[in-house]
Order: sequence, then C-alpha cells, then structure tokens
Amino acid sequence: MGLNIVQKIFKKHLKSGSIAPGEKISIKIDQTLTQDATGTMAYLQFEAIGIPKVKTKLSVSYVDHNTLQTGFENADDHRFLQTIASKHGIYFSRPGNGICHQVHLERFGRPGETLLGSDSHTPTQGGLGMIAIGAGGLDVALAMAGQPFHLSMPKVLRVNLKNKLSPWVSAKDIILEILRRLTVKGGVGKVLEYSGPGVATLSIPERATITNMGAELGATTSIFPSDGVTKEFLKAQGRLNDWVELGPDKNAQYDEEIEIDLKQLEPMIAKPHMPDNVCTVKELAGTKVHQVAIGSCTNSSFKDLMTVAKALKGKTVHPDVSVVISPGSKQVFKMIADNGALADLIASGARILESTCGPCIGMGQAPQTEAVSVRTFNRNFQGRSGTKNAQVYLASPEVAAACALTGEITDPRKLGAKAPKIQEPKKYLIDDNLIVAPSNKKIEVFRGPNIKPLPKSVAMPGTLCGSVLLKTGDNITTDHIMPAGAKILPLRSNIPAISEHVFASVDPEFPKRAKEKGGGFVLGGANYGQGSSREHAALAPMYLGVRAVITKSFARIHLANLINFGILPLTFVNEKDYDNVAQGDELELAVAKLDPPLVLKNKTKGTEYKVTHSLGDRDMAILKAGGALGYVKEGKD
Ligand code: MIC
Ligand code: SF4
Repeated sequence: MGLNIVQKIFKKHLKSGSIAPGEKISIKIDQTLTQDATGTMAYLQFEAIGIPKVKTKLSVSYVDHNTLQTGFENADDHRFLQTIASKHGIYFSRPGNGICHQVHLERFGRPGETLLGSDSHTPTQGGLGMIAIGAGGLDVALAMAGQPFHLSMPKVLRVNLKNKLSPWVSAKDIILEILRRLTVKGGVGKVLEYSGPGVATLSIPERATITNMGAELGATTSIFPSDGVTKEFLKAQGRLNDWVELGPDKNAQYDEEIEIDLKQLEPMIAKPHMPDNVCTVKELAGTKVHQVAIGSCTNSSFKDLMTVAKALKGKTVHPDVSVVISPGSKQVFKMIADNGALADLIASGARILESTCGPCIGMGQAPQTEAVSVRTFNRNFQGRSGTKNAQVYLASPEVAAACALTGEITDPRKLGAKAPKIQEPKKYLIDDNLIVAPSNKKIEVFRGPNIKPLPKSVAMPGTLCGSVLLKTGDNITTDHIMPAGAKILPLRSNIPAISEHVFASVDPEFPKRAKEKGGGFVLGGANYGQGSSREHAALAPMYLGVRAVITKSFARIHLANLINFGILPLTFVNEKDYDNVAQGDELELAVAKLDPPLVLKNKTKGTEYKVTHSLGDRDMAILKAGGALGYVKEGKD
C-alpha cells in the first residue's frame, strides 16, 4: 500500500509503535523551537534534566512575545534566554528579528524533517513539508535532551484543493472555510494533508497561513507537499540545499477526505469569539470598525504586507479606525522599507509596530471599549485582545485593508476589480545578523529576580479527595485558564506570582479558593484546554493544588501538559454525569490503580460516576511519579 506524506515522515522518524491511527507512538525530533513566553520554563526544565548540549540537529530560541518592557522582567528574561541558549548549543533569535514561525519559515524549516515547538502554531512549518508539532515546554526540553516525542498516531485527512483563488480572495479564506466546515474540534487526532491541483497555485507563505491556522482546528498538525514552489522559495532564501522533493505515493491511502474548490471561495471572516464562527464578509458588510490590526504569525509575510501597502497607497485610513501593523520578521520589515511600501503604509496613517506578536497576544494595542477590531490573526477568544468587551473578527489582509479604508466591514472586491498582484521575490533579503550562534566559551547564565525555581511536584497519593473548585462549560481555552496579555505575561518565569491569575477572566476568586481548600478538582465541558501550548495552564493549577481535571473531552496539547505536571485528566464515561456534579461538591477518587474506568464518588450528593481516560502505560507512570520531570529523572524515557 502506498504512503501519504504524513505516514512517510512518521515512518522515517518512528522510535516506537506503528503508524496505525490511534497507536501510541514516539518519534525522533530533528529540530526544536521555543519562544520567550514558554521558553524560560522550557530551559529551566532542560537545565533540570542535566544534559550539557542539545542533541537535536537544530534548536532555536526566539524572543517575540514578551517584548513590551514596562518593567525589568521581560528584559531580564531575554538576557536569561540568550545566555542559556549560548551555553547549551542553541541558536538565539534576538528581539526585533521577528515572530518565531515567520523567521523559522524563512531561515530554518526543512522539508521532510520533524520540528517540535513550545508554541501551538509550530505547524506553520508544515507549509514547507515538515511535520511540525506544538507541545508544552517540558516536551520540547525532553526533545532537546534527545528524547523521542510521544503522541498518538493521528489519522490523515486529505484536503483536496481544486482550481485557483479569485482576485481579492486569499489563503486565509481557505483556512477560514475549513474552520467553518470542521469547527475548532474538527481536527483533533488528525493531520491535514493538502493535495490536488490547487496546491501548486499557492506560495510558501500562503501555505504557511493555512498550516498555521490549522492549529485552531485542534489538529496535531497540517502539511503541504514539498514541490517546485518549495524549491523556488528555499532558493530565494539562499537555502536550495535544504530542499528535498516530497509527495504522497500514487496509491496513497487517507483516513478521511474533503474537497475545496478555490474558485468558489469568497472573502470570509470569523466572528467573535471563536475562530470557527465563520461567515462571508458580505454578510457583515456595513458593521462599523474601530481597529484594524495586521500582522501575527498567520498573516505578516512580505506578500501580506505588500498587499496591504498597495491597497492603502495614496489613501488615508478612515478617521475612526486605528490601524496597526506588525511585520512578521526583520526580513519582511527591511524589504518593505527598501522598496518604499513602508513609506506608503506610514503615509496612509497606519501605526507601525515592531516585528513581534504584539496585539495578537494582548501585548499592547488593546482596542477601545466595545470596539469592533478586525485582525489578520488566528485567535479571537474573548478578552485576548486586552479589552474584555471588544468584538474581535479574524480575516485576511485584503479584508483588513478594505476595512481600514472604509471604517466598516467591507468585502475587498469593493475596492475594484484589480486586486494587488504580488510576485514572490526571486531573492529574499538575507541577513542573519540578529541570530546569535551558540558559544564554545564558558557562559555564565544570567538570572534576574523574576526567574523563580521550578515548583516541585509530588507523587500521586492512593486517593484524591477535595471539592470541585470550578465548573466550566465547553471550549474553555488556555487563555481562560491562564490568561496572557501585557500584565500577566511578564510573570511566565515566576509560577507563584502567575498562579494568582489562574482563571482570572472566568472566576477571579479561583486562586484564593484553591489555596483555602488545599487544592481539589476542576470540572470542564468538551474540548477543554483548546488553543495555546502554554504549560502554565497546567503548571499554575498544579501549584494551586489541582490534582485532577474531569471533562467531556480535552484538547491535545493541554492534555499532554496536564500529564506532564501530574494532573490526572479524566472524562466522564457517561457525558450526562457532568450535569450531576456541581461546583463545591466534595469528591473522592481512588487512584492507587489507574486502569479505567475509575469510580468517582460524590460525597456531597451520595452518588458515584464512572470516569475514564486514554492514558498509555508511560502516561500513567508519569502521573504516578507526579510529572514528567520526576519520571525522566528516574532514568526513563
Ligand atoms: C498564543 O498564540 O496563544 C501563544 C501566546 O503564542 C501561545 C504560547 C504561549 O502562551 O506562550 C501558543 O500559541 O502556544
Ligand atoms: Fe505570537 Fe499570536 Fe502567533 Fe501566538 S498566534 S505565536 S501570540 S503571533
């Protein structure tokens, strides 16, 4: 039987198990990436493992999230990251060099290889034909130490692209359409493999927009073939030697298949507050807009910014709209500066920010009260922008430019029949002067006062007792569990301090209650923990004494993070039992043996429920040890 691309790469990297869907497997990791908001913990954990130099082919540490320096914390963390990278054989991308995923695409991603990154949008590199997976910092630390990455072999969903996009319709509309069809839960346990004649019509940055936002489907990752377009892109980046051709075998099999006719697509938009709440832009035409934000790892490539610059050239943005632009990388920034497009953007009244995540993670540019903010980003969870009652919409750069000019949600086709046509550069500007290579000298690691030691986890007792500290609904994101934003992000290296903000937007009393009660249980609905890879959403609850989370279902990365930090992730055998448990109920769970199903006693109601899990033997051993660090220190992998 022929293999698809996903199976080919997994097979080549397989360390244990077989590539049958659902099998527990482990794979060799070639490359890792971290960013600063997850990186400090990842490197503290790497240090605790005690390996002197990384064992990967390539590891890169980026600074792109925590760049608003309103106190010493972020600057100190940057210094920590630079020195610890240098010491352990890791490349360091300095603040200002760009967003990790954009820079990695330009300078490091390689078709056919595996990448593990401590950021949920690591799948961006699938645009280059890599198996690129987002994970918690501890899993990335283990990969840097040469350990294989453990996961369940995903199913492969073939996305067959037919024809080509019409003018003013772009890659963002493809992924928004897929989100509309599949929803934020639709990709769980799957990899999306793109194929069909439409593939060749998409450039690498366009493919990367699609694989980037595949994260919002809950998918393990997404991937495109490595073809002639990939070759031209790598050549233009001075990396022709990194190219290998990669496609599915002729008779390749897939577990599922969908088809998208690119010609039929029109400009799409995701409404507040979920990326799958998608409709056509036309349907919302005329809605007043107060902010337009262009950038993020989804849409900040040279093509994206040139498209916006061409649309705004010689015009002025609407007087009621604040337009902010963050170029994805120094490469993009410098290229639009050199060719005059930046001057056109400035002249139109756009506010230019540095090359970082910025407003995407609430690092500044919080919109006005009840604002409508149209963003080219990938997530519009409530409150993520920094303004809880803001209405955030997600759309393409073309739609964003149209809204910036008219002050209302506008179909870009209204700007004229001729859409800006941006050619992929034959040669990108290559200057890696902000990438610091590791040192051979003896390096002293700098640790500012914001860096607190890793909290200690404790081995699991035979019985877990405690009350339900919080009951939540469906689709709780890690932004709900452990919010980000300019005020909280600087505390990422300080678990005692950041734990004071757990569930801040859901129930600000949570940390106090958890501490008073000496810990307990959290109850969740379906798709609990969707969104980011931040392990702080497990680490900080663990610090507050949460020992088990019981839900209808979990998102992949958060589930792995809970296990890594010794929190037992359980689901109800009978989903209806979720309705029978209330916040405040006293629960008891015997966990001396973890074989499912387990019996959950509700002492308040005098009832019992069956709960279960999908844990493998390794997961159970990790939980017993109180978390992955303890487990690895016992000498196991
Ligand atoms: C995000 O987009 O939510 C983030 C911020 O990039 C996170 C990582 C983090 O919380 O540090 C992610 O996507 O994993
Ligand atoms: Fe940064 Fe936003 Fe991308 Fe996360 S989604 S890596 S915050 S740009």
